[in-house]
Amino acid sequence: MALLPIITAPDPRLKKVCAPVEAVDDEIRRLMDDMLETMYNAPGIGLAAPQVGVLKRVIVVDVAGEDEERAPLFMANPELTWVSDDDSNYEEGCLSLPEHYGDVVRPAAITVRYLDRENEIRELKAEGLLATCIQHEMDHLEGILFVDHMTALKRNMILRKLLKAKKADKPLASYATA
Ligand code: GNR
Ligand code: NI
Repeated sequence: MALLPIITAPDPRLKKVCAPVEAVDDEIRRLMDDMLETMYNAPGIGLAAPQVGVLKRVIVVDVAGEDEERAPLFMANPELTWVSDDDSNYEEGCLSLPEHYGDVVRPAAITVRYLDRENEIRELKAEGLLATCIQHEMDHLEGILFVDHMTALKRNMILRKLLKAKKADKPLASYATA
């Protein structure tokens, strides 16, 4: 297993629509395992492949609390097959938008169909933080960040700050090739 560098905004790779995986084979399983280790290390409750520069439809999630047993979920090609009529409002964060938070409204409950780590088709009904997190990760696969659900004013404020932070501690040479 390996820790992978997490990409922060603004970065064109976070804006891409990711490609489906053909099957969950050894290569995708290794990616899933490395993503999970990277997520636990961050720490975070979810991670999408584009956040580590891989433009494939793969996410990992674990919303278990600190003193609970780990409950990792590995998903390839996730699709929502049902969403609830009622919404929930949650203050979200994102490892690609470090130190910024904002309220996002999403369906409160979902059913998601996906390929698991063994390449089996599964369906999972989720609510609460798990439903929020899965939808946040699925957004990443469409090139959507939580700030894209906020007003342009709030979004641009956050993105400007992140760009400034990047410019401050990255040499211009690496910047031009990023
Ligand atoms: O660690 C994370 N916490 C979080 C909190 C509220 C809603 C969504 C999330 S996901 C985030 C990790 C991340 O950036 N995943 O893409
Ligand atoms: Ni995120």
